[in-house]
Amino acid sequence: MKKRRLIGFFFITLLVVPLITACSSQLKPYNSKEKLGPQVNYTITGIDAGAGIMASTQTAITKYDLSKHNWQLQTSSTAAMTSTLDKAIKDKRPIVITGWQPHWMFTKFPIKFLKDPKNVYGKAEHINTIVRKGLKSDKPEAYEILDRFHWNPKQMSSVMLNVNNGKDPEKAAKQWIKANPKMVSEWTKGVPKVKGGTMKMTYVAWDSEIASTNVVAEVLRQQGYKVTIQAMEIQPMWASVSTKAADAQVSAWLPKTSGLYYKDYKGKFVDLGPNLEGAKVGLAVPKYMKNINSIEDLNNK
Ligand code: PBE
Repeated sequence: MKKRRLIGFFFITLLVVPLITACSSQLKPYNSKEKLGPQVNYTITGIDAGAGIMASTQTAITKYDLSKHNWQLQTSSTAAMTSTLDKAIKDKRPIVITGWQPHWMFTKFPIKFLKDPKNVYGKAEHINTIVRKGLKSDKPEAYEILDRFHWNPKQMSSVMLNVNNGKDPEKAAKQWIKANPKMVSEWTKGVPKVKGGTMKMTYVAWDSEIASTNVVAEVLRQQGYKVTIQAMEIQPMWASVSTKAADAQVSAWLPKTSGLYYKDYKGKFVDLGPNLEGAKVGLAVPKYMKNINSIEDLNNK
């Protein structure tokens, strides 16, 4: 009996010890003298599978020959990615993430974009407002406001940050509108109030789109509309406006990030142009990874 136990212990130790060392090897601070790949298990920490940034990152993996060097993209969610990033930064550990702006990750954490010499992600992006066909004649007031709606990354970030700090998105939107009457009047000045009209907006529950959709919905409510907003996956969102099941969405990251959907549904929606300029998408790492500055460094350093 005793002997058996001892043997059992022996095997358990055999199993557990390498497990502990395997885990702890990934818990070490970043070491610029060692190759990066093994330090992060050749993993890029990503977000939800449907996001355009995930498709672009797959393209980057091909174009930069990253898969040949074992690199892979891990699917998770924005919340899981930013929490993993938070923990890594606290311990100064290496990490490579899918990053974009506007987003509070760039205000909250010391991170930097990696250079993209092959231009996979594009230099800059804009976010467009997309409405259904026929909206202009059916609901000219809503159309006019949606057409005028525009703001800048700083303004979007301030709403996002409040929501990230725990504020209810609708309340955060109302608060922003109250604090920015000048901006809001640029969108609504001279537009007649309506009585009893309804509006349906769809969006993907990314922080940026939670912010913009809630602000626009609230402005339309103050105009007199009964507005519903519904969160869904990216493909059904594009389908909803294209089939007229929804009236509008303000979530089209272009030209690259949502480019595939834009092409797929082209001709079935009305593009009202950018509501925000100066957005950016790419791969990012903590600033303390000083020698990693380009996507090409993932293979070479
Ligand atoms: N994002 C934020 C989205 C759009 C909004 C960059 C994560 C994406 O499709 O990748």
